[in-house]
Amino acid sequence: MRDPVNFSAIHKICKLIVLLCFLHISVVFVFYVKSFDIGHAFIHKEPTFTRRNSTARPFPAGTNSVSTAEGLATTNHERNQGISSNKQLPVAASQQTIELGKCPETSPLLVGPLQVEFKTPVSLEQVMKDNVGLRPGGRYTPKDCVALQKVAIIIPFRNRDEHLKFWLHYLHPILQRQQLDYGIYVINQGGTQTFNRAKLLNVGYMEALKDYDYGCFVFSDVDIIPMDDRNTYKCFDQPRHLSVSMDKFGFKLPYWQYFGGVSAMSKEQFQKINGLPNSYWGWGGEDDDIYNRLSTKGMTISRASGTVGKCRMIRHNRDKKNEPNPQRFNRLAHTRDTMAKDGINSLTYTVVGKEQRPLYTYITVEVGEP
Ligand SMILES: [Mn+2]
Repeated sequence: MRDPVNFSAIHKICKLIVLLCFLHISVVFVFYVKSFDIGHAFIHKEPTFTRRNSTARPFPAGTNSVSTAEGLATTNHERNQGISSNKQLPVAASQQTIELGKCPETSPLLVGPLQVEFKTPVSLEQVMKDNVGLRPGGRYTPKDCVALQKVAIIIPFRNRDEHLKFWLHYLHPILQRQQLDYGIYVINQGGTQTFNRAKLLNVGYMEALKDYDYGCFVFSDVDIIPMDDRNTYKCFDQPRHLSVSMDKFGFKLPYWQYFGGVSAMSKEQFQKINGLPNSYWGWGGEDDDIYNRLSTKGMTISRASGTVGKCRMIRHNRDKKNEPNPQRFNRLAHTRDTMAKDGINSLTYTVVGKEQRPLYTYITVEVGEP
């Protein structure tokens, strides 16, 4: 006899539970949709900060190996910005005359992998036409923002005009896309004595500092071209090795401690190791000596990934007066003892000529003989 009463009570409770469940699902759904909208708004606003070059940096500071996706996202986004961006333009223009913002940590101009070949000849006239924004001496400063680093690129040189043309043709546009405040220094060893790469690099460091307050020095062989502009020619917390995976070595590092080809050091890092050795005449060993100096001072090598760090070397025969140095193994065993007195503090040289050519500063120097 009690059964019908009980059933209707259970029925009511069930109805209530179903109602509560529905309410819960509705609330959860509303919040889900809301959070989705906020997420999108965030993604859309982010590149606008980059574009305006405000001092706020939307991207975390770090290596450039992750940069292309971000860079491309920015440029794609700029195209989609349309009306709102146009509205802001006069404001940005008036701000620029007063004070430029800092360039973003990752340049939005980067394009990623590049085609590099040495079959088509290059003329300096064409390179000049392609790079009208340069100042004499191969100097460049970004127009839209204040570069994060002032970089001197030092190239040790002798009788490699053909290679230099390719280098200038490929590197100038890359360095501009990397938004660097840079200058190119070609250090030509005068005379016919044995070549001394590291000493020429020391000379480049000294001479570049006479021109400008550079804080970063890239030491590059004349015949190495990067194949990806995300491999930024700038300085990092640790000395940077830039020619990470060269075609010559099957796009691999020849050994982990390898610091030859193209490398970068800040002024502080360079001073900490007393610059580079002056005593390596002929081919080989000086790059390993530099590595020994760095590791003696507790530093490690920083590098981009194997993909971003790909580069090509122009094939060539061994130069005269740059034969393998037979002393190199013996010297390398004593870097720790010699580095304090062989370096920037013991450097002597004579500048024979210094010319500000349109695409680079050309310094001819006497560095003596072994
Ligand atoms: Mn070479």
